[in-house]
Amino acid sequence: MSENLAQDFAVTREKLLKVYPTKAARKRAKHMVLNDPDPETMPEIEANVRTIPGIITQRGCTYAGCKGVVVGPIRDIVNITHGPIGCGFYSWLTRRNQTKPIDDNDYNLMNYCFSTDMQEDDIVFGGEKKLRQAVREAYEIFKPKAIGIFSTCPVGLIGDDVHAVAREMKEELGINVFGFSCEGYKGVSQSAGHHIANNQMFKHVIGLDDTVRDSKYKINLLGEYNIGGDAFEIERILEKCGIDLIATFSGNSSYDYFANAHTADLNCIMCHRSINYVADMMEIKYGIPWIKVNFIGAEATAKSLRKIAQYFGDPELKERVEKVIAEEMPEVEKHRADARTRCEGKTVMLFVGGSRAHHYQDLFAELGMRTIAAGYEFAHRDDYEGRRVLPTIKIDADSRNIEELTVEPDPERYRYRKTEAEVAELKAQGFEFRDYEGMMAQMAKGTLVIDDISHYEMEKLIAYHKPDIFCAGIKEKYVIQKMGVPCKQLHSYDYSGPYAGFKGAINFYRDIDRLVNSKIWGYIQAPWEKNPELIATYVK
Ligand code: CFM
Repeated sequence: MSENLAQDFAVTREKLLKVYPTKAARKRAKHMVLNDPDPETMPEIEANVRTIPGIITQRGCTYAGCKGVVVGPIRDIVNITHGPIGCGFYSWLTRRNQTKPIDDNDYNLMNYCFSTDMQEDDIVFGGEKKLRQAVREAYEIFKPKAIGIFSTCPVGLIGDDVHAVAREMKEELGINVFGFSCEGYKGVSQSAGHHIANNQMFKHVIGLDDTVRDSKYKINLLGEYNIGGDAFEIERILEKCGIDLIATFSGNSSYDYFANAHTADLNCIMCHRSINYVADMMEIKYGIPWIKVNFIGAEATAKSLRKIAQYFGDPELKERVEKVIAEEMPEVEKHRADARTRCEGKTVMLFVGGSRAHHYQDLFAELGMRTIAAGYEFAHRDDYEGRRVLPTIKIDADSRNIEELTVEPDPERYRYRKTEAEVAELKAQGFEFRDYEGMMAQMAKGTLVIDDISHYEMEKLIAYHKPDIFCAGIKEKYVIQKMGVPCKQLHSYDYSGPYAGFKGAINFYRDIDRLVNSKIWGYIQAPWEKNPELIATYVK
């Protein structure tokens, strides 16, 4: 990173803060840091606190994180949104998580929208009766294995007990019914909803089916949601390597996979932010270790596969993984080298979610593109600075609002998958369990990191620094493009993807090459604004 850019960013930071009232500026200042990747001198960033009212944020609500993100992609659970129909709209499939039922007995309910459609009367007199009715009706029509009930804001305000209704209905219908207290206001962002979803899936589903599959290398993939078909590509690669995927949380998944997930021998975490809770709980209860992986980027994919092979320690698996990498890489290299000639040196800004603003930096680096500014919408300090800061994170009232489960080792089913000697041996090889370094360790010194960026800050950042590409979501996309900068949606991938794994990397190189090298951005300004051919003045 050039010294100049670091200085420019220091000036930008001051300018961004200057427009805010004193108190707001003081708060926002803590969310904007000039990066230093050295863990000794890395600055502390404020994250996972309330957005200042009045500021336009990119964040979503707790219900979105629970229903939309974590539980929504499980294809055969009926997910009932208990609330007014406005929230019901978002219970429909608005995220690009894809799924593929395995046969005719398997079914996909994801494209249905289930809502209790609460009316004023229900708000005044209570909505539990209507909810019971909705659960019965959904059961009658779809005969699902399980029904989830998701609370929206008004449900919490009027005090409907969704858990009591779930218990009653479970008894009455003889299927698994569980509730989520994921009222939109429950936390400061969707992040709280992830935690609530993790807790309930852990309590009500994981561990229900003890059937152990007859295979050697059993893993779960946590925090991969099959946006644009990412999970399909990862499944293809894992299968080619002979690694048995018991469950993905929750892309291309079914209820049964979750029920059986505790029989895996390793949990691999893709999106640390949304799912690290359940990995910790499964380690305590069942003795399954977890590691951080990343299948975004061809190099990262190869590295993650090698890490999985190293964990199992079987030379046969290591060999097979190397063979797969050797088979897949030439095609990737060919496309990368070609796109790189046109992309090298270009600059990127990424402001996305709670993990992608980090993961996609690898893919851009493969094209020789430099990430100059990045940030998450709702991640926590550990996603920025690494898990080493966990003990120093202040627990505020908002985080205390979310239940922390007390987990004990299962008296019968706990079995630590590695002996102490094996763990020590792996650690001696530099293998890291339960670790995540965070985004900032990977970003260059002097780059700008902004947490929960506001719409205003984003516009100014683009105006001052004109990156060659800006990655965000649909809310931002057209504002950015009207400024003459291409925007790649990294939530939905626009209509493209997959971007994970080897084939995904090739798709990404192609799409980014087209975007940043399109001539269209030069036409955003009308020709007469650039070169006025006729200049007229008024005659007085
Ligand atoms: Fe994890 Fe996600 Fe993300 Fe996320 Fe999301 Fe998403 Fe995201 Mo949108 S679980 S934190 S809450 S990787 S929906 S698939 S793209 S903001 S960066």
